[in-house]
Amino acid sequence: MNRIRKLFRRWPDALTGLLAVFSGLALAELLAAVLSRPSPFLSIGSTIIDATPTPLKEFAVREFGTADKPILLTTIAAAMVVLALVIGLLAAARPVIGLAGMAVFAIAGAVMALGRPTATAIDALPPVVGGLAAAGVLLLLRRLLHHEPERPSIASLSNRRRFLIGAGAVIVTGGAAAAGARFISSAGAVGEQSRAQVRLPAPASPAAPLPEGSDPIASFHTPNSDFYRVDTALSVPQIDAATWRLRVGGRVAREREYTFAELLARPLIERDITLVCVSNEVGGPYLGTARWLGVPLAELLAEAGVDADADQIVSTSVDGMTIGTPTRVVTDGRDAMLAVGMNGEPLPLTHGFPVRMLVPGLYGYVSACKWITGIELSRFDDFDPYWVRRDWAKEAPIKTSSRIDTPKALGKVPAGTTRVAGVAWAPHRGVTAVEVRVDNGAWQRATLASVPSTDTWRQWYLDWDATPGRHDITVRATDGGGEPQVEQRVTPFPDGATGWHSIAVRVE
Ligand SMILES: Nc1nc2c(c(=O)[nH]1)N[C@H]1C(S)=C(S)[C@@H](COP(=O)(O)O)O[C@H]1N2
Ligand SMILES: [Mo]
Repeated sequence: MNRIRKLFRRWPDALTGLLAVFSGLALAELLAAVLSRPSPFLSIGSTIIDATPTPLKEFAVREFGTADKPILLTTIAAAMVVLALVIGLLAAARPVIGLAGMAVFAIAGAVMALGRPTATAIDALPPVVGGLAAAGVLLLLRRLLHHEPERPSIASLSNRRRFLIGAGAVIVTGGAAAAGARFISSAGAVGEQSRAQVRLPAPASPAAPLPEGSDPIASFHTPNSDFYRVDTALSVPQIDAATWRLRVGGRVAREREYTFAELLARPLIERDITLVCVSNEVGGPYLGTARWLGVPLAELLAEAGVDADADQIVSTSVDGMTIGTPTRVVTDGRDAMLAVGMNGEPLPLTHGFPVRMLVPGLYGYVSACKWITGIELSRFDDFDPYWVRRDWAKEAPIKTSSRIDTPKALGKVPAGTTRVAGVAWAPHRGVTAVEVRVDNGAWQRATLASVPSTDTWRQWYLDWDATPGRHDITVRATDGGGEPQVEQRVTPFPDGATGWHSIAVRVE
């Protein structure tokens, strides 16, 4: 008890460590913003994301969904606070430990910043300058706190007073630096400004109007604001479409480069396509359908002249993502595209502005590169892209799946006729049947909604005469090749989940 009380009485020492780290980090952020380089703090987060073992990443996506990023950043901040407080305490006995601590922060920050796929040498500068500032602040505050005046005089301020004034000054200066960093980096947020100026042309090949009866249970298209988002980017890449370039190279006859205006000037296609994330669990939310506008990818590949042995298309993004797609799939006649529009608007920043790739029928991690800047024709034997290096499958067509959206799992249902409904998907193969089973009864055919093509999800419903009691409802789909949805439950890793979606309800 006594020891804890003693420890608490040493809060000013702990505070020296915290304020040193805070002011050093704020200065590093400010410098990075001035240099238009990535935030050193976010680089720590990105390093952790890239280094996180796949099972843990799976867990985070499953448990936290899109809150996984704020949770990660909060955890990093909390860990830094604890470390800083401990360093402050240790520095009271041995100031050299304090300096060593700040050096470790600076070096770790520089190493992580330099380790980012888009790093340049200058990225080491903000953490190093921040570390020096942190060491300086630590020494200064320690001096104020423990300075023994040579001639004590009644006019001099007590050490405690002087320390508090110094600490206040550090907080104000550091806060101003942090605010400045925020201001500069948001003023540099060219993406939104650039997006506001884009005028999308009309498609040369428009999507047909949705067929009658395609949306009996819910809106067919997912609004952009509701569309799931999955990526490793801690800050959304800010791209000016006016200076953006797409390079096509690697195993091609002619390297090509395209501007955004050049892409928009080409004949564009508009298609309804369902995009699915491989991390989607049975019954999960990570899929959506949009009306996409884009340039047929096969045409660009034909212009470059793809070598016969280039079996993998590696797309790269401004944030260093790499995604590998089979050349064979992109050139088999399906509507693989470089998308510039989503549901009648330029791509939202979070969904890849200004340009992203889309290949109907493939999970996003092997097809849907956002913020794309390069297409490199390669070979599966020669290059493993980002997720493959983390042991996800090299090729991953979307597995046939179906989901019950109503009634809600564990919900209460009034006795009588109840509509059981949801979506089923097997993009590019299409869904040809959906069956529903209540408890261990017979499988009953659900009514299928109409669809514009095989590339989208398909709504379905079945009117069920609900009798009082607890019931399990299960759904399964069949794809266009007559293949039934796989019953066996497997996890999303390494190439997509299987298993029938089943919910329990109480009928009253
Ligand atoms: N640059 C980049 N593109 C990316 C990713 C990413 O992390 N970075 N994630 C991919 C994954 S795993 C999926 S499922 C889709 C998700 O696209 P959305 O966020 O627009 O729904 O984007 C793909 N494209
Ligand atoms: Mo994904």
